[in-house]
Amino acid sequence: MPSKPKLKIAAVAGGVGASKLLLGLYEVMDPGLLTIIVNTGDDIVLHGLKISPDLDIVTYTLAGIVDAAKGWGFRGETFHALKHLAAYGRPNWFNLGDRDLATHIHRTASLAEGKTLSEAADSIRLALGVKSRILPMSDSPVPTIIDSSEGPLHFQEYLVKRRTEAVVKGIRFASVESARPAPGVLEAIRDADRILICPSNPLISIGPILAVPGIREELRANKEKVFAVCPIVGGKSLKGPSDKMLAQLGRDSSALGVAKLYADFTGTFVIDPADKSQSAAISALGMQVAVLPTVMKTLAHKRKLARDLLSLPPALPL
Ligand code: FO1
Repeated sequence: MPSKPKLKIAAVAGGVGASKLLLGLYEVMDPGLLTIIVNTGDDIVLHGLKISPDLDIVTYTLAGIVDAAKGWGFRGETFHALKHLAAYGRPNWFNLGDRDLATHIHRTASLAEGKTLSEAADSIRLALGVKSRILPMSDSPVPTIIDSSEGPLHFQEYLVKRRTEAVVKGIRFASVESARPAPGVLEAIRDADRILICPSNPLISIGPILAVPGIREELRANKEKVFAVCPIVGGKSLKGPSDKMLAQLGRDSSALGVAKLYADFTGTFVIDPADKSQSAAISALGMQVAVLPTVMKTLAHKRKLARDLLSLPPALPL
């Protein structure tokens, strides 16, 4: 077995796409040296419960209890409570499983008891045995609103209820101006040997994190240490609707299109061999380009990409 690198890593993450790389990292490095900064723009209140899908997806994945086929929720989950909620006339378009509901009840109760979202997230990951720190981007709510052909939709309504059928006209992060990075977020970026931007949707997973005042600026100040893994390969999203959303917003749904969104704070942009022909155009944006296989179908692929990323040299001063 190769020895585990002793690098301190800060990872900036959405949900399902990011978790593939995070699982690889968790296995090939000392997980105690990994801090994950997670999007909470997807958070929603349903049935009076505070639901934080991306925090839970990352936590359940690293705890080894996620439903790997779906990428969210518990493996072997049941949905008895949801059926009964529907019988009372409550909406059941968002599939909250019985075990998952315990997480949402605990988080909601913790907030009602005066704890912060960060404290609730920490207690959940500790209870589930996750050794890496998992930080929400902010302790205050910053819901992602999709301005669409059907009017404004909460991101989960757009994604799950409307199955991405509404045409995207704009994206907003409500109340983001007054949000602050959660405790430890800026320090984790500053103190890391490397900062990894996970292969998540640049608009609605990484975008909300970058929009929290202070986070993008901190990344810019540490640009040489920032490695961004492109979530678009061969013009298609690795996961979710990134390609469709980029196209509907009149942006280029390609590796180069994502590189343009990240150029101000990224030292090394990581693309798949399928997009090698875009290397020169991406370099011209002022980033180094690394070409690595980024499609992670198996655990071996996840571990390999994680190891490859940890062994890349940091960018030269840019
Ligand atoms: N995604 C779906 O496509 N359908 C669902 O019913 C659904 C329920 C759900 C419940 C808890 C949870 O933590 C995640 C859930 N997700 C569901 C995933 C989630 O909507 C998104 O994948 C993320 O918000 C995007 O990262």
